[in-house]
Amino acid sequence: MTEPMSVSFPPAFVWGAATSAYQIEGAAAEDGRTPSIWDTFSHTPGRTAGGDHGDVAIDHYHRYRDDVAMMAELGLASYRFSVSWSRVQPTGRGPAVQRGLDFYRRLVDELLSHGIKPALTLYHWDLPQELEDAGGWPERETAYRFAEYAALLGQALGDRVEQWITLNEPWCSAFLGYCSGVHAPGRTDPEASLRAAHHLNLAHGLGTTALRATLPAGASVAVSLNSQVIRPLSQDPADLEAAQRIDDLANGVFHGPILHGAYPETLIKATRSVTDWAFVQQGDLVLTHQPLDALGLNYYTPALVSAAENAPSGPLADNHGSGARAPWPGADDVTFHQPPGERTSMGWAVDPTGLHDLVMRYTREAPGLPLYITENGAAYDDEPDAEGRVHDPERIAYLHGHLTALRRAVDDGAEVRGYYLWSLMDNFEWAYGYEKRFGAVHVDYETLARTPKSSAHWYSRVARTGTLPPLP
Ligand code: GBH
Repeated sequence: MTEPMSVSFPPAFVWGAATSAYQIEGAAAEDGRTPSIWDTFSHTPGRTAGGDHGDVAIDHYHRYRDDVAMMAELGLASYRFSVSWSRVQPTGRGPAVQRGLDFYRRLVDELLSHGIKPALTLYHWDLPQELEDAGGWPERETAYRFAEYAALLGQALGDRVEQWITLNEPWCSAFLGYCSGVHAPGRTDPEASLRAAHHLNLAHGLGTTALRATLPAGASVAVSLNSQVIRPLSQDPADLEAAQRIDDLANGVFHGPILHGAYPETLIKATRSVTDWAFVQQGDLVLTHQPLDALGLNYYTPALVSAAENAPSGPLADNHGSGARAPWPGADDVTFHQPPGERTSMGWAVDPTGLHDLVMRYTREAPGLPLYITENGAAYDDEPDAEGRVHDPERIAYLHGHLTALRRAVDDGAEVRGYYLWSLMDNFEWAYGYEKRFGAVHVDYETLARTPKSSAHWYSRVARTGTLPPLP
């Protein structure tokens, strides 16, 4: 019993890494690209740490060949990236810009030539500014624009990309973007954020239908939710009720319409003071409820909540969007506590059991639907040593713990097909700018040189063998 058991995954399990367009590409004004809401937001004083923005980011737009070669060296089977909408359709309407599309064609061809499967996310938060100027996600029209954009990408890349993801973390787009305002476009309007959530659900549904009309048989369409693991501080009824309200606003508001074709009754009731939900039109919940080929889950940390009256003491969490207002329409009274355990440099608690619980929950919500972990990872303050090597034992421990928990979920009957580490490389961490490093590969922000950290070497062994090497 003293030998640690080796943890192995099924041979077909897909090992990948993830990034997103605005966080890595740079080339913000090249080849016809126009600003997205993140260009505008990050160039607005006071919105991002140090005024950081993605004008150059890590220059992936010009270095994609080297980056793909590095992925191949690491032995990755798949790479999840996103498309910058305003690079391929600058006004968010009308015909595509060929130069923009060509970048993604070259990237995909480079991946395929190295035997790496592309997993393409259509929308990772970077709405064309023109569409925000026309009202953004609170406006219904934006969902139809998204469907048109999805069709355009399906036509352009459907012959070479098999795995499609409509939206990344619509929770962040709706509630960090339009309620707490810590993400672009930085609005603080609870009613607008619920409208945005609905139109994102509609965009997912319409986009899925539009994609399917263009994709060959065998293509897979999914959505990536940052379904949040919400834990009540105690079994006191008031705490359970608080947890239910947050769970509805974090999870049910998306998986209800997408997986079940309905918003949770408890959500509609608890948000009555904010909205009457009149923006949900007849037939919408059929449109949002499209058959999916897979579900993507992003997991970082759990949340621990209580009713306000049960929160006299104990450390409060700073991970619920530290904005002017809480990102929880109709539930700003709920208190967030710091969960126990170590923290990453985001201040987020490390809790692998949350990943197990999340996967088991969606195994129950959507029996038989293949699951992918489309993001999981941690930020630490990694810097090169005197020899230029970057040691990040905390990240290796984080990954080891989470992959062990994931394997346990597979044993418990979850249909998990793959795992994407967030992130392949250090990059623009949204409102935190370049301060927070999530990469398995270090990026020197002076030279933009890439250096695989020890976690990249460790993960490379996982990807090649399907077995977790022991902790160093
Ligand atoms: C992901 O967002 C993004 O997809 C990615 O672009 C980003 O770089 C990466 O993670 C790292 O941040 O329940 O209120 O306490 C994750 C954003 C982080 C939002 C955890 C919800 C917990 C909120 N999520 N957070 S709360």
